[in-house]
Amino acid sequence: MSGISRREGLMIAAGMVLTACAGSGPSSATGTMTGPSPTPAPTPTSPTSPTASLNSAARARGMRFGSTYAWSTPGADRGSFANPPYAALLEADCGILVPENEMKWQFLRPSATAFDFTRPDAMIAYAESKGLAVRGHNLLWHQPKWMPAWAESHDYGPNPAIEGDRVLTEHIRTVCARYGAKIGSYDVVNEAVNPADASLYETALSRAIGGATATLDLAFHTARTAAPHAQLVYNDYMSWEPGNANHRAGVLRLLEGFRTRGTPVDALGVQSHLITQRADTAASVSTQQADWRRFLDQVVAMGYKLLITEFDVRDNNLPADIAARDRAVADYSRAYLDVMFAYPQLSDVLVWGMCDRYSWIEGFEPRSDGAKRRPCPYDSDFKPKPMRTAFAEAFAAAPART
Ligand code: 9MR
Repeated sequence: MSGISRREGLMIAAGMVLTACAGSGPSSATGTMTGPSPTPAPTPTSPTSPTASLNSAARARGMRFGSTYAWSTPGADRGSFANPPYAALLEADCGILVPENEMKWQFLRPSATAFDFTRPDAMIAYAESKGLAVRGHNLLWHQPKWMPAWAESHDYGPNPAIEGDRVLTEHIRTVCARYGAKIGSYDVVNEAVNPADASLYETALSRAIGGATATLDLAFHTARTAAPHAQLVYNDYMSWEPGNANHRAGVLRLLEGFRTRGTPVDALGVQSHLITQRADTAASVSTQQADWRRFLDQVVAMGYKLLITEFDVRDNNLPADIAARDRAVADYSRAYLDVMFAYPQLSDVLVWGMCDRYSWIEGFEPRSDGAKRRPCPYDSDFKPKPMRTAFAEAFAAAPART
């Protein structure tokens, strides 16, 4: 696909919109399809053709493909549904979307007593209008630095356990009641394990409630009652690269505890923010695969489903040359996806952004050589990259799940 103009890329994307809308939408989508009709019959394509939707390639194996997206004013240069070239990518390739930030406490709960649903309402209405499913991210990001300032300094009063319980359960009930069946899967708790020592974080809220374990259990029990239809997910970024042993151990311990206590958790969200390794350790990818399988085997043995919730790749230790970098990132992605897709417990696969232009990684950790990061399936001009082909081929090679 190299060498095509941005306009050509968008025309391909527009063609994919037709394919995606005509026959490959998610069967579990909650919204009604609107928009122009009748839609022409799609031209048959092979799952790895650049014009075949990634979601249709996923659907052919009983899986779904999706992405994060953002809110913005119309036409703003953001990874938003209101930005036409970005929306074209979403509509071409996705069957499921997840708001990147707009459902976090910091964004929708400006104070202990106020909620502001303006942005997620608009985002979910968009997804519904396109027949796309939605995940909710998240109902509790259990770290002091990601809780809103008001929650960390809140006066939990003379009966902190009661007030903490009220603050948390009101939040979860309010969000779940607002969206009902429109959201079929929630990251109920995000990133509760401290990778430094595998312990659970504590926040002002969890200290008020009586500790992290009680707080996480309360979150899941409340979500189960408030959204009985929904898949309830514990979501974290323990990854397959070396250096994650503590984090994985802490997550396994947490998942075991949920089972022991009967906490209603359905799945582990494997964020999948991958980081390419130094060239001299490239041969160790097969070691990483083996270590990673050992971790996943323990997770599924406890009865958990798996999701890839936030896939992207930090292209560290790679040459600035774009073709070489994209190739290495695609190969690394494929090696990872092949391990993940072999698990029949995995069906939803979401990337943390469709194109490099809006990825959080550039701002979080720019490359030391100043070359722009290339973490996503499409580049900053909305053109498909080898990573997109890696996804298509990995779906085509995946065992079908029913
Ligand atoms: O991509 C998100 C970025 O725009 C926000 O500034 C940041 C803090 O809210 O969160 C980023 O998304 C994170 C996600 O919510 C949880 N897993 C790690 C993601 C990347 O940091």
